[in-house]
Amino acid sequence: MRKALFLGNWKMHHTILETKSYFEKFLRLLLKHNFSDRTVGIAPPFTSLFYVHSLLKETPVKLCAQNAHFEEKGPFTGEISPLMLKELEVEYVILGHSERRHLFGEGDELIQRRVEGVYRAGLVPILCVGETLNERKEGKTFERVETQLKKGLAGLKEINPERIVIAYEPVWAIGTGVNATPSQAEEVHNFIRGLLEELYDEERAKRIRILYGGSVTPENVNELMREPNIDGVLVGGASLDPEKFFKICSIN
Ligand code: G2H
Repeated sequence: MRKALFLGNWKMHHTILETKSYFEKFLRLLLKHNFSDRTVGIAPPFTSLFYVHSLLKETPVKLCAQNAHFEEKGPFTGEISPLMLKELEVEYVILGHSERRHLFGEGDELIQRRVEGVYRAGLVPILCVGETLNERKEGKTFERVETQLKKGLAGLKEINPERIVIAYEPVWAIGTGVNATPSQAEEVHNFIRGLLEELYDEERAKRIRILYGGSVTPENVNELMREPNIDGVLVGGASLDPEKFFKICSIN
């Protein structure tokens, strides 16, 4: 019912030159396989989107973006609009990533507007949620995730479940080499599924994909993906190496 989604989030890595050699290797590996049962995508930095768009044109790999503004255009220095992303056939947009929340001060209200703007422009928002280490230690994981999810989706009363993705990324697992165990992740994913049922209905909640992100590697992806409510992965560090990312995308 839910097609698995494997997304690479390059963050602020790879120049255009590095991107060229990455895709030479990655596409050579990927195009030998028939991956009709899954979706693979990569979110490069904005400066490479135009170039990566041309590389991915005849391939099944989806082009993704790492953020977007909610307006089509206007005086918003440093921002990129959903319309500009659509022109490059970007399909998925990561929003509310913990680095945006914690390093750049993005709050739930701004993230909600971004999610709504991106959805209404016809792109697929990937709303990221996740607790910090302190919140987990204080037993506030569910409370934190519930607030971020409900606020993030507040502008979308009616949704097409295929056109929204949630990513659970515990902050303590991001780039630390310490991933959530499959059961820790599944517990939160199952909780998120329940919240989606409350917000929408059972049928739609069942169709929304919930990704796990935080130190995913070729070594731990299999056991994470075996959990019933983990529908894919958002991969940072390990997606920077074409061979590692291919290994992650090609699990059985
Ligand atoms: C979490 C993840 C990708 P990493 O940010 O979104 O990064 O896999 O490096 O922990």
